[in-house]
Amino acid sequence: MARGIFISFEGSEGGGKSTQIALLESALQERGITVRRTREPGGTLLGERLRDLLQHTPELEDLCDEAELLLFGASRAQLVREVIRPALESGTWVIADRFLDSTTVYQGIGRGLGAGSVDAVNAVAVGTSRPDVTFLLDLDAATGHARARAASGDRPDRIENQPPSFFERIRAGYLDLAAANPDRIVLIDASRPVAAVADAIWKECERRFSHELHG
Ligand code: Z5A
Repeated sequence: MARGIFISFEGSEGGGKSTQIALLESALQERGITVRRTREPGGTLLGERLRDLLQHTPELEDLCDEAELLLFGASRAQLVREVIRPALESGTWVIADRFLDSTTVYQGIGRGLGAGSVDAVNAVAVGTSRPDVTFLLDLDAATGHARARAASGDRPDRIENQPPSFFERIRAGYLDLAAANPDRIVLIDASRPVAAVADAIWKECERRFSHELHG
């Protein structure tokens, strides 16, 4: 049995990851491909509990940056072993709503923890399980913030509550990461209409995975 393909989606809040993942999942299923979606933090019992702690526990306002890094790492370590690796090994394609690049950018650059400690946690969490391709949905921070607020009824969680400068660092961090990983990370202009973004993503999938898609 051929191993499944591992696709991750990254970007700042409101970039359209959930929207595009749903469209890609449908397009793949129409071609008879079995798809498993994941989200981070989350996707396992441990991950969903950690998601609640990390995003929706107002009492944890003083959570230190180092603890935050380790909690995201713990969620990912469990998800990789419980869900992602078994799915890929059984031939299922995995579409991840955020993966290790989120930690590289949000904790490494946004929180300022630096590449050393973040790379070490990521290495423990994912081992050799890396995405075959990563779609970076790039959008200016203000538009992304407005879209995310409109979608969530204007109730920001603990991380969304950061100042605009935080999200500007996030966008710049992602763009630097894409420039450093041009083979894996595909930069997508997410300011375009939903259908145009979906079309760009699908064309890239066809280009990279024509053998897996068409036999
Ligand atoms: N985090 C971290 O710090 N470290 C880590 O290691 C990990 C995560 C894994 C998880 O957020 C938070 O955890 C995140 C990073 C941090 N915090 N922030 N900020 P989440 O999972 O709760 O949410 P998110 O990942 O930030 O996504 P989101 O805000 O829910 O947005 P999205 O999935 O990218 O977009 P969407 O839901 O598809 O679309 C948002 C709205 O825009 C919606 O109303 C759509 O209809 C609309 N939309 C979508 N596309 C378009 C286009 N093309 N045009 C116009 N409108 C559009």
